[in-house]
Amino acid sequence: MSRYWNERLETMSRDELTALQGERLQALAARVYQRNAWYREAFDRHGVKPGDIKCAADITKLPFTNKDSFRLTYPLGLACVDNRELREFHMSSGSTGTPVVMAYTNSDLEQWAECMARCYRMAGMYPGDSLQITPTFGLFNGGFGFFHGARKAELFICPASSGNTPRQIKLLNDFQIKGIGCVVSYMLRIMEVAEEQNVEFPHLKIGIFGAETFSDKIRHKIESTLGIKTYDIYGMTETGGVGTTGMDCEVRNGIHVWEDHYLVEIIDPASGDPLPDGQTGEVTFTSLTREAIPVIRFRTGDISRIISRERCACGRTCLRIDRITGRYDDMIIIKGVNFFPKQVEQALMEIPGVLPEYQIILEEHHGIQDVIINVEAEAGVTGFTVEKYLKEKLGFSPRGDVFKPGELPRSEGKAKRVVHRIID
Ligand code: DLL
Repeated sequence: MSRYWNERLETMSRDELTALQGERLQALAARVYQRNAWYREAFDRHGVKPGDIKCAADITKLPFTNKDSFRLTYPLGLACVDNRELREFHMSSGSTGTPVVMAYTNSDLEQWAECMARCYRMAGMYPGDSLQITPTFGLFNGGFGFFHGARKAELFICPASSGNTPRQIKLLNDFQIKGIGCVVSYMLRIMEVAEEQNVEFPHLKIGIFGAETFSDKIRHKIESTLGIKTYDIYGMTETGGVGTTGMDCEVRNGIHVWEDHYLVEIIDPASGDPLPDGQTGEVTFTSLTREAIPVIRFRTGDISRIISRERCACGRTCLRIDRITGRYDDMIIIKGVNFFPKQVEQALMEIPGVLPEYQIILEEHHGIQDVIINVEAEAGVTGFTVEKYLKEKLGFSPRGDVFKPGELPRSEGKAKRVVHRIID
């Protein structure tokens, strides 16, 4: 059976792809302008008319959207269809107040399933293969996204949802599950409980992980411990959920973005100017085919770069972006040094005996900021070792507090790696 889900669209030439994006962008600009007052006003303020958009490169003429565009129009103010055409919605709460809502028409659910089905096939999941879905089924897009795609890909679905880790472990073995979809931190939790129970997963071959950044070291640890191959799946509420914006293939040279559905730009986060391929900046998506709530130049806050627009060794032609290194709003600046949680993770995992659970505590005491790294480690690793290593690697001196395995809080969804604490 083919290793592509949709060979024609996954392998079309760059010229064809660009032409298709141009047509779709033109139609999209006309549609949002005609059907949505918020978009119309945004276009007018920006001095652009749908007729100005003639090809894919004209994307830069359009205004940006961001999380605030969703929040200001909560709940359905960005919708471009009649509410009676809506069939489902998902929502992410984020850290600040009003949630972001993404609603779907039948055609949007179909589009989501198509993107996810491509990801499954790219990971080596074929009809009849069993899949355990561990992200929550609910407002979070994770559970249902894995589900809709798995239905289309004709997988045998175990809709476990999150939590009840001992049961997850039992299901994995009772049903001889081949693939698992997971928020990365929760996979670590499952592995930990399995180790306590002395259980292995002889049937598991494929892990599809995402929703948060994970370092190569953690990836390697999961793969070598379980003897599986992992895939980094990317997506977000605003683009339509997990898998819509792509996944990495077995070649591991970046995330393939489904470019027939999404036009990706990397921009300078300060000026908003598009950056040349190869340069790191903010990932921005335009959803070309979504009906209910399409996004135009949505500023994700995620950090990456375009690796290549050439055909990949896997045969796919859609461009590749680097795995996400962090979010601009996660950047920590302490005493003039900038760093991201993923860099801390990468450094910690290089210290022998250090385990994957950690937290970065940002403590403020009378206006003075301190960083404390809480990390679990095997006996013998001291706070001093952690401090010394992080100083060498990251150029600042956090306090290192070492905990015994199991002492730090665990998560069944996205892990809270950074904690802010104010001490009077
Ligand atoms: O996290 C969708 C998802 C669910 C992806 C399950 C993969 C697996 P949101 O809750 O809206 O949606 O959060 C989206 O999470 O902007 C990134 O900052 C981060 N994120 C998602 N996937 C990855 C990834 C889901 N593979 C936000 N690597 C995004 C790094 C990721 N960060």
